[in-house]
Amino acid sequence: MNEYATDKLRNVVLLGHGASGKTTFTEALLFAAGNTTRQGRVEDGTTLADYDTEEKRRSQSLNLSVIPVEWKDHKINLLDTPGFPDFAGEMKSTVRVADLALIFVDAVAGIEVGTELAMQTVEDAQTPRGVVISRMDRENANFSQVLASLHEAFHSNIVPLMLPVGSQTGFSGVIDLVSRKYLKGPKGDVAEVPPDMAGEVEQAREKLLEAAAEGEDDLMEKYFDAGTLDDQDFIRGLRSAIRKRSFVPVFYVAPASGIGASAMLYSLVNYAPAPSDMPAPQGLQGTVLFVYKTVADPFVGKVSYFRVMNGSLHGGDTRLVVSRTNSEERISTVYVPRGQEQMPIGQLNCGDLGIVTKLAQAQTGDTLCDRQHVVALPHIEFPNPLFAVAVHPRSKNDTAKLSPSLTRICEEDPSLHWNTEAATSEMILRGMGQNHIEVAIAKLHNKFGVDVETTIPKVEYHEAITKHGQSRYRHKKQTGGAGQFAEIEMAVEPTAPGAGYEFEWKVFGGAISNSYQSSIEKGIRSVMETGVVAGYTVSDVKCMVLDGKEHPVDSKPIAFEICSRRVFREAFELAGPILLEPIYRFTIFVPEDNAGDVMGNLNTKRAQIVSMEQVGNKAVITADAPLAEMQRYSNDLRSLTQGRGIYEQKFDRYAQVPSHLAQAIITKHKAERKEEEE
Ligand SMILES: Nc1nc2c(ncn2[C@@H]2O[C@H](COP(=O)(O)OP(=O)(O)OP(=O)(O)O)[C@@H](O)[C@H]2O)c(=O)[nH]1
Ligand SMILES: [Mg+2]
Repeated sequence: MNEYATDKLRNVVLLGHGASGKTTFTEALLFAAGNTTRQGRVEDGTTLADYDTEEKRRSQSLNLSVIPVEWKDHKINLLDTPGFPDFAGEMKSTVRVADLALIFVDAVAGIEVGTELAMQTVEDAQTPRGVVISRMDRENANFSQVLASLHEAFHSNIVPLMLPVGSQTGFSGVIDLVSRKYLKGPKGDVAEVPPDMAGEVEQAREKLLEAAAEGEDDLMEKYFDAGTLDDQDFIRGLRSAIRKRSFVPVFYVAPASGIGASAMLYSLVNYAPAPSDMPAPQGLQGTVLFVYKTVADPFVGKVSYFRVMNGSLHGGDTRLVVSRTNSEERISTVYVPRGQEQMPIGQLNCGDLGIVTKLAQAQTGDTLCDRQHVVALPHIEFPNPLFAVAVHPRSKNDTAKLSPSLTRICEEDPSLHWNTEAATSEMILRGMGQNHIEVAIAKLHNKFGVDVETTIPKVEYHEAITKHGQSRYRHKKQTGGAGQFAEIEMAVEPTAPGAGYEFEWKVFGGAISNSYQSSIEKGIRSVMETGVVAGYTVSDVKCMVLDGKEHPVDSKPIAFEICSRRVFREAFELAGPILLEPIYRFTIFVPEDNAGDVMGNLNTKRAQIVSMEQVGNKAVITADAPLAEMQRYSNDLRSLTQGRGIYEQKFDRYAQVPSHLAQAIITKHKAERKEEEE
């Protein structure tokens, strides 16, 4: 792999709905550029980009792949992202290092959920963008219909840079509107423009000239004076206009057959912004790297993917500082990635993409820079994962490796989180959806040899009481040697919600010595932890020790602790015990048309609608609902809105479980306890 100057680089991220042909497109460009001798196929598992075991098995991308394409002294770094919405994290981070986003739209399906998600991401990041109408050779492909829907979806000017020749199985090439060249067939041989298309070409070219003239002020004047632009100005104008996002260029390809691929090489080199065209972030000096991806490789260790944001990076013994931790990293060998391959390189120039291995501190989103010029670029905002499972190791061996392996897969994918839930002692893994979790579990197996089972996480119920309860108990043991004696009268009462635990010593006349107070409290606390009626933590209870008895010889701390446990249980059972459950506040964003269905579904989940507002063409529904009913809500919302709905959740409060449901939970707990005892 050669070294490239900044103006010879193009960083292009491929985004769009699943199966729109992005990965196949990388193969088509590699082949068209002569970088490979055979075009790989996703179905055969022979693409450079989908190299992962699980990607091959599912014939879909799951991770970002960097595919550099070398063509005519230029290097086009294609960044191939997965289209499935669960993997949107990859898309968000990759957009940060691209200077052009190509949004792939299937010529048959048109705009889909993944297309909308990609558009939103590109809008948020304000990345220059274009649309690729893909899989043009399919039966029922209808590019003019797709074009019309694009006009509606983007609130911007949509202007094709090329014209397709033929359609569906007759799709045979594209006409480059700037050069008026017809690039025919998979090889892109230059051919005569079909005579019947000449008028259409001039018309489309005129529209494109206008778009180019808007790129720069002096071009606008030239265009008005002369009524046209020469090719050099035309290209310069298009490039500026794309960079400024003043219009959305449209391209046509059939990645599988390679038709349109060579025209794309021309277009990307000529019109895509180079890193040197883009405004540099303020205040960068010396070498600055931005880490946009981390891979945990079981053999090589940590692999960090970065873009050179300023200066250049040499191999050898470069020292850079991670600005977040202020710690130094040593960089010995610099590599260029191509799918799974890592190719060593002497120097990477500003704007280029590379990888280094075995960094100690650097994580995704970190900035590395010279010690003299410490700077931190904005961190990447990842989507918040809400789909949770409890993971259970299958064997002893799995138990030992589980927590470090989970840490590594979460480091690799910041839209995955894991933690051990203190209250339930379960290890919880959170992701964007069912598929995301399944892929993560497969990764644990494939990469780290760890096997787990998953279950729906336990809900952390609490036990509480509703009224005054009182009991008296005598603990007495006389077996052989020293006996045990303690007697306590205790009352319990509910406290205000959230108050937790209160204790009051109301013993008069020294019926029990003050010194036993701590043992009695210890007894209460141990029962509060393990629960009385259903095995859940007790909360919001006030305990009062009213009276009791002690024996000069047999009374001792342990006797009072045991007695306290028993009397607390009895008083609690007499105080109208109930279960409390966590209620979360959900904020749900859905297309207006789905609002009715979404609210109807919430009603089946014991939810209370707090409010419903209209924001743009979205409905924002706020509702309070028990977590127990909402653990698989991402599945529900996805099917109710065809994947267009998103939501956030936040713990709000504990509230009483309706008694018939509470009874079922208590019965289940008793049965489980009985099973354990047997
Ligand atoms: N008919 C037709 N099929 C194509 C074309 N290009 C790709 N395909 C097929 O479409 C399917 C999806 O292609 P991919 O390249 O994996 O699509 P992708 O956009 O990378 O999909 P994700 O990785 O899931 O986001 C594969 O079966 C391809 O063989 C094309 O030009 N025409
Ligand atoms: Mg793909």
